[in-house]
Amino acid sequence: MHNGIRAAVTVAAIAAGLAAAQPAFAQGTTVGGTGATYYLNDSFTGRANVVFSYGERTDESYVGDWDGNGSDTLLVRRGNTFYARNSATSGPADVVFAYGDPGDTVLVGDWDGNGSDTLAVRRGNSYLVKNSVTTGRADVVFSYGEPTDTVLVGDWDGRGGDTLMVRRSSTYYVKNDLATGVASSVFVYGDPGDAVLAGRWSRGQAGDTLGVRRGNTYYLRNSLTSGPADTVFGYGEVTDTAFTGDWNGDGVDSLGVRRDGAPPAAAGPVAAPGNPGNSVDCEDFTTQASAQAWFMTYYPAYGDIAQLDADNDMRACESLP
Ligand SMILES: [Ca+2]
Ligand SMILES: [Ca+2]
Ligand SMILES: [Ca+2]
Ligand SMILES: [Ca+2]
Repeated sequence: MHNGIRAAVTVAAIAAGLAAAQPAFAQGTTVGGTGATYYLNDSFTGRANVVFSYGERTDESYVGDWDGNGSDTLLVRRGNTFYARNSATSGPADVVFAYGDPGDTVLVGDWDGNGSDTLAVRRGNSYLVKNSVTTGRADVVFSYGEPTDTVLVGDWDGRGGDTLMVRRSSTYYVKNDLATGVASSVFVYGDPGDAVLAGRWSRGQAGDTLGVRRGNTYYLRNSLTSGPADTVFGYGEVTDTAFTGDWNGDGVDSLGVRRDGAPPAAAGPVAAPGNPGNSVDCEDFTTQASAQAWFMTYYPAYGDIAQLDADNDMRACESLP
């Protein structure tokens, strides 16, 4: 699908079972899901242009710009210890620190607007904000909404500095500062069961806005108002965990998915295999799984080198059993 296609986000009905499998994974909250392989896409197309493994498949992971260089990368959490890596590649953590307690809910944002993302811990409706990726005490503490609220993080007013938005069903309560108090604005978007993502989807918009996910179709809206989607596209599988970030540092957020299974076991740098060229066809495999394994061995370094994935959905030789 292409940018500029407009579709009403309120029309598509989604099956209850499907919705249940897709919790809201927005920028600022945990990525969710399992799997150590991440497929990033810098544009709004169906094709990943960066694929790598980081951490373990069961790690809780987060997205942020830890070093403030403009591009987002991953961080994994084990208990209350956090392992941040500053490039979207496989390898060891660049920064390791502790914050909060092992059971805390963690949010990521650029709370002080200095260009780098750090953590906040949520306890009920209290937020303990830390402005550096270091071990130590909170810099700012405030309360917002109710303990049961779903929260999203973003720069909603486009003036720099991330703040919170509370979601109740399909109503969103925007707050533009990190202080206890009432919402700055309220709007209705999508359906109550929608999985919601946050990001700055276009250069023309000042701050972060929302998008909804239904199955593996994404409906992005470029303003914090009710209305139809500005961009609609398909990406990955319905079983993937989706998240957002600015992978290439161009100021525009796009999609990534986390998937279980796939390529080599995580941890440590993975040496690229030699280039096999266009040396196999789907007839060379007896099962989709074996074709997929071959595909994923070479995809990170060489793309779909043997043209096994004709429809660019990251699944090779889908006609095989
Ligand atoms: Ca960065
Ligand atoms: Ca910051
Ligand atoms: Ca702001
Ligand atoms: Ca980008």
